[in-house]
Formats: sequence, structure tokens, C-alpha cells
Amino acid sequence: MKENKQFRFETEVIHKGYSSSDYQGSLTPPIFQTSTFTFANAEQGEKRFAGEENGYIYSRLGNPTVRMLEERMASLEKGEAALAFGSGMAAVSAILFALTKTGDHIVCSQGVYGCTFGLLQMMEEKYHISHDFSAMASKEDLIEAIRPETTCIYVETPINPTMKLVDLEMVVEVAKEKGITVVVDNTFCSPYLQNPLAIGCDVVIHSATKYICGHGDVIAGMAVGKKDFMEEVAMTTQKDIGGVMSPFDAWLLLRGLKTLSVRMDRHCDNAQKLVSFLANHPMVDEVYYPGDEKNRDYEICKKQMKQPGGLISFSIKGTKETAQQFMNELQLVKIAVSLGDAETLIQHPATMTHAVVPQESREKMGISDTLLRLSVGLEAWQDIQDDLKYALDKL
Ligand code: LCS
Repeated sequence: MKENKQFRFETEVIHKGYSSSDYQGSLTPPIFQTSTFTFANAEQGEKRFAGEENGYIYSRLGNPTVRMLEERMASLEKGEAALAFGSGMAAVSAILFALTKTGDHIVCSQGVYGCTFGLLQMMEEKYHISHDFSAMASKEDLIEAIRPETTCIYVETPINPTMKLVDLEMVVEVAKEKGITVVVDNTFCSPYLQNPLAIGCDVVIHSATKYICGHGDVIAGMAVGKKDFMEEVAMTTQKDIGGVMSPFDAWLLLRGLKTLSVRMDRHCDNAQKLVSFLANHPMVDEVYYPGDEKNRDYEICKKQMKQPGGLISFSIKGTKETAQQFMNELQLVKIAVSLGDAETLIQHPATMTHAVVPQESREKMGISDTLLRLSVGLEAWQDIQDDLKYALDKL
């Protein structure tokens, strides 16, 4: 493939970062399952460590299979450079620790994944890096949360699990005025549905465990951003904390990525078909899906997302026990955390992904005891609907 030719997303997701002619014609990339790399002589080792000669040293500092994935992801997210991590949380923590020091302040969207919430708390308690949550509902609303010591605005959009959106264009406008770095967790969209860097955000994070993998068999994370910043992360919070990705996991992700656009289209189609069914069922209280014309964030969705995604949250009429009873009646839909897999998964955020978030904070985020999150899979939508109907009708 000609190195500089720009292909469309659906082509790059299959080809970018790999050239079979460099690897004896092997159609699929080789797995460099090695911890270390030999040097021709001691001087070469010295030069590589000094950064005077390019080449691999040790797989925590870089690995060819992992590098292929990083190149592909950088291109898909329209960034200069990417880094692969051993989990989404390894990516989140490496980026947040790289951007802050004791005394700094983070403004975070009003709602984030439970472990990100836990990390922010830990950073505050142990390292005095404080944070405030903001609904980021308008420029003024966001500006109110910013302090002189704010170095980072951290955004999930859609927010896990409430599916609320944050207007990234507005966030970038405010951040640019104030010289603050914007980090976006793009896990719920994948690079196929949303590209925050193209809007002007500085860093994108993924739990690659989800749509990027797509098959529920890897825990992984990615971060994409400017070359200089990613190099700084590579040499500090990635190298020295050490949450790197294994070559085999990188290979599985390169494999999973090939079908990303096809899978995402199907996830989104299926989800859109199920939304109206759920909204009309008498046991469903409210449905949260940004592609729904009645949704408060519909206009933001149209502006910054290619499609509204494969996740639907909804609340059940009744109590926590009613929600749990509904889950227990499901036959096809599996009860599990995680998302973005071929299988449709359902989870109860208040007792599962966001159980670590104190109830008062959960309420502020909009996570009630009757809220459920459905990760719509790739099955026939009629079968998913039949299963949801069966379980709802039993209540
Ligand atoms: N960011 C978001 C938005 C997530 O949803 C998750 C995991 C992470 C980061 C962390 O990624 P990990 O380390 O697990 O690869 N979210 C999960 C969820 O909603 N259910 O199970 C895990």
C-alpha cells in the first residue's frame, strides 16, 4: 500500500499500519511475542538507550505488533500518535497523571465510568489533585467549574451509563480560551462514530476492551493525541508505571478492528429499532438514547456523532428489585458488565459498574436504582426484542 495515500475509514481500519510485503507476504500481521530485542553489539544498545538510533529495546518500551495497532488507531482517530495500554484504566490513569501534579485541578463531566470516578477520588485523597464535576450544559456552566489551577477537562460523551452527551465544540472553545487540555473518553463511540481530535480536543482515550476489540476476549486501552505529548507519556507514566499491552492482545485488536465499521453499523441499527419498542412498553419508565428525537441531547448527537451508538439506557417502573427481576427473566440477553460485544449484555449500574460511586453522587449523575444499561449486540434485533418483551411482560 502506498504509504501516504489517505483511504476512507472503512479501508484504513483494515490496512493502516501494516504492509504484508514487509513480512514475507503474510496477509495477517505477525505476533512479535517477545519480551526483549537483541542488539548487534554493546554500542548499538547504548545508542538505542540514548535515543540516537531507532529500533526496539524491550517490549514495555515498544513492540512491533503493538506499534502496528498504535499506527492504525492514530489514523482512525485523526491524531498524530497513539499508545496502547493493558486496560482502559491504564490509559486513563497514564494520561491523567501525565497531565497533573499535586495542587492541580480537573474538571470532569457529570458522570464517568465507576473506576474513573474511583481514580479521581484516589488522586484527590493521596496526591491532592482535586476535581469537580460539571454538567457542562453551557459555556457559562463549564467556566464556573474552572479554577486557575485547572489543567485538564475530562469528558465522557456519551456518559457511562446515563447516555447524556457533552457538546465537544463548546468544551474546546472554553478550553482554548483558558489554555486547558481536553481529554475525551471515546469508548462508547469508537473512532467510527466520533472523532474528538478533529473537533479540537487534545487527547482521546478508549477502553479498547469494548467496540475496538468487539469480541469480549481482551482487556485493553488506547490513547491518541499529539506526537510530543504521547512521547512524553510513553517515557513517563506508561514506561514507569508500566501498564502496557501484550503483543497477542494487540494482534487480537488488529483482528477485531477489521470489522469495526460493519459491526458498528449493525449495533446502531439494532439499537435504533429497539428504542421505540422500549419507549412504548408500559413497564418502561424512561429511555435514554441520544438518537431519539425526544432526547435532550439529540441536536448535539446530530452535530458530533455519525450515528447514535449501540447502547441504550432505560429505567423500569418499580424498584431495584423489579429491575433485577426483569434481568433474571431474560433468556438471550446476558447479564454482564462490559459492552460492545457481539452478544447483547445488560447490567444494573447502581449495583455493578457504578457501585463504587456513593449514592448521593450517583443521584447527581442520574443513576437511579431502576436504571439499566443495554449493550445491544449483533443478533437479529427481533430476537433481542422478543427477549426484552418476554421479560418485561412477566413483571
Ligand atoms: N472508560 C469507559 C467509558 C469505560 O466504560 C470503561 C470500562 C473504562 C474506561 C475502563 O476500561 P477497562 O479498563 O475496563 O478496559 N467500562 C466498563 C463497563 O461499563 N462495564 O464493564 C467495564
